[in-house]
Amino acid sequence: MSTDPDCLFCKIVAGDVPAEVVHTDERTVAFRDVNPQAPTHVLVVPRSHHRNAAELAAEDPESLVAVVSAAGQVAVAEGLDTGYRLVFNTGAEAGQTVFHVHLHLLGGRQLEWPPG
Ligand code: DGP
Repeated sequence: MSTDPDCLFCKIVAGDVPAEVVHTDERTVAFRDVNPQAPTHVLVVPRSHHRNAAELAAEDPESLVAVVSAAGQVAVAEGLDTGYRLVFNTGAEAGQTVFHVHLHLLGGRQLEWPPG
């Protein structure tokens, strides 16, 4: 499994930086976003370090499936039965600020489209 000692989300996965963890399994960790944009805003990350979703797909496809599956399980646990949004921001122009791939799970309010 790849890790980056300078990566914030690797530190959260390792338990070295605190986070409100809502789900863990063999391949993923899910925790609440520190700056929530919706009543439910959870980040689902693979335990292994990859920069973005495309690299995760190429390098560890089983973990990509696990990330999406975990997001679905968290959505059920959060009661998001009327809908939710899953987002991979990819690259600086898309707003990615942490370069350990993470799936945003947003729900609990009416979400607008297109996003800003
Ligand atoms: P993005 O902009 O797509 O790279 O999303 C990064 C998200 O990470 C952003 O919504 C805020 C969140 N975040 C940044 N630092 C921390 C942290 O230390 N703890 C938690 N829980 N979330 C963080």
